[in-house]
Amino acid sequence: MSLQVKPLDNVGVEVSGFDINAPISDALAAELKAIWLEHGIVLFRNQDIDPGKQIEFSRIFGPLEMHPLKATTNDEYPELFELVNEPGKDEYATAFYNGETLVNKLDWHMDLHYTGKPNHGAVLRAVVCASEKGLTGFGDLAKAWDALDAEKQALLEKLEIVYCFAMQRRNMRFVDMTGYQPGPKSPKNPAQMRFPNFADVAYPAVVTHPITGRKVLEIVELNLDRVYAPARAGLCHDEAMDLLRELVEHIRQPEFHYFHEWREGDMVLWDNWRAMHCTTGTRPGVNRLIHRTTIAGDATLGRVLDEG
Ligand SMILES: O=C(O)CCC(=O)C(=O)O
Ligand SMILES: [Fe+2]
Repeated sequence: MSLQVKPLDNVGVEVSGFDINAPISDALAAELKAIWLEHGIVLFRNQDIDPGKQIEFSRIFGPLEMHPLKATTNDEYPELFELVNEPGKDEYATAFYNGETLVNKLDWHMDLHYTGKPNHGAVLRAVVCASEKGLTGFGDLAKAWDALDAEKQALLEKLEIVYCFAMQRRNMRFVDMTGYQPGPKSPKNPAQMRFPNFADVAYPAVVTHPITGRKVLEIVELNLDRVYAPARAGLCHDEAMDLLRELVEHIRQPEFHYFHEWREGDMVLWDNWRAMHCTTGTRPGVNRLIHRTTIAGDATLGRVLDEG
């Protein structure tokens, strides 16, 4: 059996030509893993998958981990997270964007980035698709790095970038605040959602991928705060802030993005050490259910700053 690998729009690939329910040989598993590491974002369609199968398939890419923040796991399958739009919970994730009320909209991020030890990857499978919107965007930060000129790359090699975990989007410096209003129940602090008080984390502006060795531009919108000690690289604060604004514009360019419009049964696997992702959210009352498995990360990529 030979796999077909077809490019998606701009970044990532769709892989077909195998049956997830047939035994997966070591050779096929190795091929799938190599595709994941080579492309960073992988879509599978038209496979007949249930939670047990998703968990087994996800293990090809590494041991699984439990997400420390997501409360909704499945009793029968503890490795499975249910990302669900649900009355009673949605109010906490509801906000206003240019006059539109949206649930679960999330800016570009990498998962567990605020811990310094992001998970290596994750798999999302659409169980119930939103009737409109509900897209997941993926962005390739290795390609975003490659597209920078040599001078910018040389400067970034000298810098560290600080991320500050915040619940309130309006306390993040680099997300697009145009027309934004928090919802009446937007959490005001981590404790309110029973999250820990995460200390700030500094990442090299360019991270070398622990397995592939590819360089990854470590810039995402969510929680992005500042350049660490910019004077060390000869920058003043104003120059450092301008640089971050420029880099955020850079990663927002559609040439680095693939937005997935879900069909039932679709499964997307990404490399969280390389790809960022975001969600468009849905209108209130829209049903959506995604099953998620998380591939553990054994590499520390960021350093936790003084916890005080
Ligand atoms: O709901 C989605 O589309 C993805 C949510 C997300 O950011 C995640 O699972 O890490
Ligand atoms: Fe995420």
